[in-house]
Formats: sequence, C-alpha cells, structure tokens
Amino acid sequence: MVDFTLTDEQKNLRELAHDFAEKEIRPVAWEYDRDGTWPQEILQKAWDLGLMNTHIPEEYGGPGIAHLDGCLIEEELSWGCSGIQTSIGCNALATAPVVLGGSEEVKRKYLGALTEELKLMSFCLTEPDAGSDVSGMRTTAVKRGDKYLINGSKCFITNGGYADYYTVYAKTDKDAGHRGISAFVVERDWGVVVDKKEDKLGQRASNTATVSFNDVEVPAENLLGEENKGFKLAMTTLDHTRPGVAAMATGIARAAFEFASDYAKERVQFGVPIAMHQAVQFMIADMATAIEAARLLTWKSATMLDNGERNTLVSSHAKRFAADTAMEVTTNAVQVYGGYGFIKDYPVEKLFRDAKIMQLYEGTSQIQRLVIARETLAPRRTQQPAAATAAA
Ligand code: COS
Repeated sequence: MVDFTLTDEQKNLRELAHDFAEKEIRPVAWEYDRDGTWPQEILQKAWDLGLMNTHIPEEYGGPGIAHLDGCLIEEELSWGCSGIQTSIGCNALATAPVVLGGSEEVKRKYLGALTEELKLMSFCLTEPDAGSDVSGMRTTAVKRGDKYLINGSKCFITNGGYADYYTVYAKTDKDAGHRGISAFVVERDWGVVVDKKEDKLGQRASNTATVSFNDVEVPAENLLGEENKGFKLAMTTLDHTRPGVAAMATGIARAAFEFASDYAKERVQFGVPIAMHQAVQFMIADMATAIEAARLLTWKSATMLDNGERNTLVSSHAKRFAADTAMEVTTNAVQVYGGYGFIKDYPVEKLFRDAKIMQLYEGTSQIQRLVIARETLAPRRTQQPAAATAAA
C-alpha cells in the first residue's frame, strides 16, 4: 500500500519545525545573510527544542526519528533559511558515519556528547583537488602504534570553524585508490587548524571553512568501521543524507513559490494583477508541479531508508531533481518579480543565491546523474541491502 497521509505525530513535528522557522529563523534570515552572521543563538534554540541531532538513536541520547520525519523538519527549516538550516543540520551528515560505522565506545562518547549539550561535528571529505572524485584525496592517516597520524587539508567544510569534532576521511593506503580510504573521529583540541572562512554567494549564515591536520594524533579506536573501507562508508552516508538535502531544496523552492505567488497577486501591470496573465500563471503552475514532484521523490527516498532498503538510486533522483527544481523555481521567482527580483530589498534574490549550492554540495547534479545512469544501467547495486553493503 502507498499512503501519502502523514500521521498526527508527523504533522505535529512539521508544525513545530514550521513555527520555529517562522518565529526564530525568518525574522533574521535576510539580515544574517547580508552580514554573514553565525547563527549561534538559533542553533542553541534548535538544540533546546530537539530540532538538532534528530537521527541519533535513542540509546545514545537522541530521538532517533525516522528519515521521513527528518525530511519534514528539514523542508520547514530550509523554508525559513537554508543557510541557517545547513548549520543546524550539519551534525546529521557528520554523525551518519559514526552511527553507521563507529564502535560502541565511539558512539557512546561522541553521539552522547552531542546530545548532552550543544556541540558541533563537521564532515570532512572534500579536498582542494578531490571534490567529485573522492578517491583522489591526499590527506593521509599513518598508523603509529595505537594511534594514527593525520596530515592534510579539507575544504568547504560546513561548520568547520565552530566544530568540536570532525569526521575525517584519509588515505590509509595511498596506492589502493578508493580501497585505501578510512574514516576517523577527530577532536578539534587535538590540533585541528581552521585556516579560512569562505565568503560565499549564498547560504551566507552557514560557516564554510578550510581545516588542516598537521601530524594530528588520533587514537586507533576512533577509526570508523574497518581500515580501508571508508569510501563505502562515505557513499552509504551520502545515501542516508541526500534525502535531507532534497528536502531542503524543496523548502527553498516552496519559499520562492510562495513569495512569487503573493507578489503576482499584488503587482498590477496592464490594468490587472500579473497573476491574471497566462505567461505568469504557467510559471506559477510549473513551480507548483515541480515542488510537488520534488517532495514525493524526497519522501520516497527517505521512506526506503526507513524500510531498510538500499536507496542509492532514488536518493540521487531526489537530490538531483529537488536541487534543480530549487534553482529553476527561484530563477522564475526572480522573473515574476521582474527588475525588483534583482534587488536585495526583495526576498527572492537571496533564495536565488541560496538555491545554487543545492546543485553543488553533497554531490553535484552531474554526479547525481552519474549515479542514476550507473544504477539504471547496472541495477545490481540497488538490490543489495544497505547494512550488508556498508559492511562489505
Ligand atoms: N553504497 C555502497 N557502496 C557504493 C556506493 C553506495 N552508494 N557507491 C559506490 N559504492 C562502492 C562500489 O560498489 C565500489 O565497490 P568495490 O570497491 O567493491 O568495487 C566502490 O564503492 C567504488 O565505486 P565507484 O567505482 O562507483 O567509485 P567512483 O570513484 O567511480 O565514484 C561517485 C563514484 C562519483 C558516485 C562518488 O565518488 C561520489 O559520490 N562522488 C561525489 C562525492 C560527493 O558527494 N561529495 C560531496 C562532499 S560531501 S558535502
């Protein structure tokens, strides 16, 4: 049976997130964007309300909510401001490899720490010369007795400047390509250096930094999963988190659609509101259809995870389609506003800038198409259960 009806509990969760977005995020979003303000107070409120770390299992202090329920929250908070939501949601990306691959002790220590008080964890995969091509990374982790020595630099790290902990991917076998990568939890105090805060086009309230590791000593027990199995851990992590990114993209698109619809009903040209002109109506109609389709794909990709199914293909469908929808809808929202849409005094200009990153982070739209093509042409992978693949 397929049923798109949310339970009362899910509706309440969505309402909670929407209220938070409306009262705490929206009133400051455009100002924070302009100034590039780090939203510490909002993060604290989100943490207090239980809107952070929502996927941490109950045994480690989190609520352990379903992926679908997480997407409901992510769409609403992103409707408020996707930059602030990126800061709020970053722990979900960084903790996913811990949940999937960490030992019992590592999970207790770090997942427990994040749920005891507001702490941040960053996901460190990308490097200056290794973006889409993950296995091209140069950061190394060399085993010395009961420790690993990590050396290298990671870029575009969300929350990197403020994180307490980092999930770091590094080469443990330089000659083994993707089969020579391992993942570790690294504490900031062990010598992580924050080199640079990026000045970005959009999502300006989120922090994006370069972080470096110069002979950083990491206890061997902080290895996540098995040595040299980090690539698959990263891929499985992205399968788990791309539905959330798709939900965020849907939230941006919905915000732009609402602004454009309201404006079209108010703005009078040729003697009638521009919403009366078919050219504008068709743009509004296409926005509405695309948002609906993006949400359905998002929900499907999350529900597959909740059902324990491998969702690689559908999470790439969802992420690709929702990200491209966010870009298209925000572009057309600017078009509906005409010249005013190009001006910072009007809300859609920010949404247009924010939307762009959705086509870039957690795998570009081109990488999603690559995954879709591979999964479609060789569907073998989609039939493997997620847990078995992560351990394989
Ligand atoms: N789940 C589990 N295993 C997976 C997997 C998945 N979703 N995708 C690939 N694998 C496995 C493959 O089965 C293969 O296994 P074997 O070693 O047993 O052969 C291995 O991983 C390598 O896969 P593949 O050959 O497809 O790797 P590529 O180097 O071609 O890379 C892409 C594949 C491009 C899809 C991957 O590098 C990617 O997702 N890049 C984008 C990274 C990204 O999103 N960066 C953003 C940073 S996070 S903000």
